[in-house]
Amino acid sequence: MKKVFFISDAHIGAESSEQERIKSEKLFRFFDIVASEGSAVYILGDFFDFWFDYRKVIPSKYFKILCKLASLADAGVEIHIFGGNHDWWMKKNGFFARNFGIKIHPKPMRTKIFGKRFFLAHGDGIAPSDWGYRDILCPILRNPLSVWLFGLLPAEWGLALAKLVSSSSKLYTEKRNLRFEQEYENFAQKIIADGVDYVVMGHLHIVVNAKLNGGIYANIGDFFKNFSYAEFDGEKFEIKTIEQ
Ligand SMILES: [Mn+2]
Repeated sequence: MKKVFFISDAHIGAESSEQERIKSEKLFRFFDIVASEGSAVYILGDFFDFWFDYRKVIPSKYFKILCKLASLADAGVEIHIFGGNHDWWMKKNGFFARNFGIKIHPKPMRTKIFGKRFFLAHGDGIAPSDWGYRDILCPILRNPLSVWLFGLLPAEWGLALAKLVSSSSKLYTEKRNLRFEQEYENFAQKIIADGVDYVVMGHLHIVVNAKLNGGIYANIGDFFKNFSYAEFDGEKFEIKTIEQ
C-alpha cells in the first residue's frame, strides 16, 4: 500500500538565495519520495512565504516548485494544500485547483486516511491566548474587502508589500508561538477525546509526535531548518527528516 505524506512551513521565498537553493534541493528530494512511495501529500500551510491568487500573474520565484507540483499531480499523486497564516489567499477554485487539480483547504479539516480519523490544520490561531491574531488581525486580513483591495494593487507592489510584512513578522511570531505549546497540546487532547485518532498540525516549527489519551498529537515541524515531514502507512505515523 502506498503511503500518505505530510509537510508544512517551508516558507518558500523567505530566505537568502543560498538557503532557498538548499531548501529547494531538499524539497525536490522530498517530492521524489512522495512520487515513488506515496498516493497523496498534505501540505499543511505556510508552504509559500506568501501566496496571493492573482487572476493573471504568478510570482516568478515559485516557478521551479510549481513545475515540481505539476509533475507530481501528473504522476497521479493527490495533493492537498492548507492555507497557512502566510499563504492563506489561495482560492478554492483558483490557480492550484484549475491547473493541477490540487484541493485547497482554507480551514482545518477532519478526514479519514486508511480508515483512521485525522484532524488536519495549519494550526494558526488555535491557542486561546493568541486572541489578538485570531480575533482581530486575521478577520481584517481575510476580509473579502481587504482581499479585493489588495488584488487591485499591481502584483509587483502587492508582492513587495507582503514581503515586507512577512519578513518583519516571522521571527517574532516564531518565538511567540513557542509560548503556546501547552495550549496546542490541550487543544489536541480535546479533539482526540472527540474521537479523532491523529491530530496533525504545523505552524509552531517544532517537531512533536506524542501519544495522548489513545490518540496521536503530531506537529510535523518545518521545512526550512528541521526539514522534517511525516509519513503514514495506515499503521505507523512517522516523522522523518531530509538529511544532508
Ligand atoms: Mn504559520
